[in-house]
Amino acid sequence: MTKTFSFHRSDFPSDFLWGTATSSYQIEGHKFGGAGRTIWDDFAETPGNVVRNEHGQTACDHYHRWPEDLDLVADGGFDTYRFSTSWARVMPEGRGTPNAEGLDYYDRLVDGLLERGLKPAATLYHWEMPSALNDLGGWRNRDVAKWFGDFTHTIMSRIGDRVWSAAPINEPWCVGWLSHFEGAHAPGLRDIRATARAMHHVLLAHGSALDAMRSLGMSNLGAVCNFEYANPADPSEQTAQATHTYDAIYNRFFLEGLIKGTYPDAVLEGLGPHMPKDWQADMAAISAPLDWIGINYYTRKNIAFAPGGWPNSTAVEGPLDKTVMGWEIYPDGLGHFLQRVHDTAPDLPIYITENGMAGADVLQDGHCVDSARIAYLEAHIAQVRAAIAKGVPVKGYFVWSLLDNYEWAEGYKDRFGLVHVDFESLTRTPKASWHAFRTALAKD
Ligand code: IFM
Repeated sequence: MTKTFSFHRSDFPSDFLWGTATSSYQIEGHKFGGAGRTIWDDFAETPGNVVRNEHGQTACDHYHRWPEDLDLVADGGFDTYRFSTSWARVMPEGRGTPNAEGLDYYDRLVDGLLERGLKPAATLYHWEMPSALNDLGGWRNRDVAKWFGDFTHTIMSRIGDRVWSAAPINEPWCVGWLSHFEGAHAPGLRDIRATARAMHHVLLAHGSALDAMRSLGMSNLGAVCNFEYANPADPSEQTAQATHTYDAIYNRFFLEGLIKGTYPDAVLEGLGPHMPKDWQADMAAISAPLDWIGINYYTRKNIAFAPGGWPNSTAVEGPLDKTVMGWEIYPDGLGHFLQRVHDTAPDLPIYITENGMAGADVLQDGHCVDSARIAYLEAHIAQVRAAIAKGVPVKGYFVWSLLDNYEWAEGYKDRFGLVHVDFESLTRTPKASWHAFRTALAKD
């Protein structure tokens, strides 16, 4: 099995950026530094939501070990590092007095990146809504757009002068649909009215954060959406319709809202009656100009018709090789979305802001040979190269993730890192995939 990549940095345009990505709650250790309680603390403490009831209280203790972790990014040959800021670390109650320790922490992190020659790529929200705001309705409450704008202003007043890029929300589909319709992520609701409101308000919050950052004079601002290729599981007309609806909810609602200022009819068919009053008046703020768009891509879903209510779709098992999470490996899907996003937003540079796979990676004699990850990344990076050759303006690629970390409802069992983390000793050990990047990205 291969232990190296067949590509080299020199096969890509000279300004193409290579990065790794992480998020605050998944690595920092939420109990440190005076952070407030979040919906993920609540969700994890509720039995049945998370494998082994695991939570992010210690996680990778990146809060204290960030210098070692940033060394790993720099020594791996990467150019940039995508991190997120925890709202409740900066503002424990979500509003009001900021937590000085939290602001100081992100200040140190950004300086630490710059000292190592790494470009800081910030995401403002990666899922840990302060519990105090969730008590007020969280993403269901229209005021969330203002609260989020204020948080944005507070944190970016501190670090916005030094970050290289910023995006307000990571994966609005997860914030809206997965967390309010499927109940699989915090706050764990299964409620169509809550879903309609959360899906719209998360985009409105994106708009107010963008506005706050522009008012601070910041540039290089984007949006990060996740996409999943929707494949019909059988040739029936009903399944074709179910696949169309699934695709509209997952892949079109947020992208078209952000770029065109419209929502697809196939989504409004179900969510229309539950949307907040006069939502159409918000579409101009939601579709304010962006500087780039980020694609997070992992897998495809095989969709079949499901009887019962809208959206009448369900995911069924497909035939392709799978990761340990049961996610089918389908690199062509990345090529598909690179072209689709380019067709939707022809003027915007594109970054792959997340791509990677989970393995049950084990350390043996101090080594972790994650050949399956190297093969997965190689196949997806080949799609990026092919898209660039076709004229799609892809400007960078971030691997998910730097470290093994808290994989939300799956706890710590599924490992996405280029670097192995022993969750007892917190020792970091670079895997074969990290070494493969180090070789491929070497500047000679
Ligand atoms: O770990 C997550 C991350 O938080 C968001 N994107 C997908 C990753 C893998 O599931």
